[in-house]
Amino acid sequence: MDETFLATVVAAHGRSYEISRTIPWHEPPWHAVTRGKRHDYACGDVVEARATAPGQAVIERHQPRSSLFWRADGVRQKLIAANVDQVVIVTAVEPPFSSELVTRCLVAAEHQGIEALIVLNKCDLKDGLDAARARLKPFLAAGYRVLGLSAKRDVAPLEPLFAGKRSLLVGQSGMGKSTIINALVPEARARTGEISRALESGRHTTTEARLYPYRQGWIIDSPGLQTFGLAHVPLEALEACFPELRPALGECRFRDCRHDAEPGCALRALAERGAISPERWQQYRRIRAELEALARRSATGR
Ligand SMILES: Nc1nc2c(ncn2[C@@H]2O[C@H](COP(=O)(O)OP(=O)(O)OP(=O)(O)O)[C@@H](O)[C@H]2O)c(=O)[nH]1
Ligand SMILES: [Mg+2]
Ligand SMILES: [Zn+2]
Repeated sequence: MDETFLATVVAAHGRSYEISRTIPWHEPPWHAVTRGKRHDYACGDVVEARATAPGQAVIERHQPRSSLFWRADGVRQKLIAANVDQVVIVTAVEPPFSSELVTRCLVAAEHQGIEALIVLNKCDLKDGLDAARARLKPFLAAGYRVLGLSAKRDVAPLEPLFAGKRSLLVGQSGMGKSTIINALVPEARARTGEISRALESGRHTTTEARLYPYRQGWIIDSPGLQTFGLAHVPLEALEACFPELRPALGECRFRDCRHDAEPGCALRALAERGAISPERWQQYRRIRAELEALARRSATGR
């Protein structure tokens, strides 16, 4: 067989993939491998593939991407999804979520020009609901949409937000991403897990990214995140990934301002006036320090 065709990556398991010629699919997805050591494809990628046997293919290359959502820690990079219009960051009343991880996902989305939406799931758990809401306030203040719901009871508020879009669900383990998928796409049957079990085993219930067709678009479910390195975001692009800081971009007295203790720092002035919440400012400072350390390491050859 020597037929090449275009297909969308619908599942990514390490170096092997499932690809489909149409979304939604009218035939089972094909199993695909890559050439050599290449595995820089992500769920949502449109790829050129060559059939090797019935239902089996080799991926040759991917088409240009409209966006790429990924993380990198300076050593390794992990592609999560390509061609995404909207990243939906799923948090929950329980287990506790990391606000910094939410910020890191937002930075990765902003850097790629991907729209973002924050979901607070498990709003049926009344104990802890107010505290969780309070922890999301800084994101509302920054202009992000925050939607509270209970995936176990009703996901109707999400339906219009997903229709016709290419969306990615991300977040920590146990927040309910796969539960949302199952509620929206009844035939999905994504595995969901008891929190205690997932935490005890230190493993996540969802182990690979998978794409589900949904109303003229699609939704990708992804494995729970624990860390989110932003080594791929250039230091000078970081401030612009915080909407609250944008009014002060380029306004610092010194052009090489590190926004630390420099006189005339416009970003710090914003923080002092409360235009960015103390939490988000601290997160910005930590991410910036991390990117500075990476830059120093690569300048000195480690
Ligand atoms: N009370 C309550 N529990 C929920 C709700 N949504 C999900 N859960 C529970 O939360 C647990 C984790 O849900 P999953 O959907 O597996 O979480 P996940 O985000 O996909 O986790 P990973 O795949 O490990 O990243 C399961 O026991 C779900 O039944 C909800 O709205 N309310
Ligand atoms: Mg899951
Ligand atoms: Zn400054």
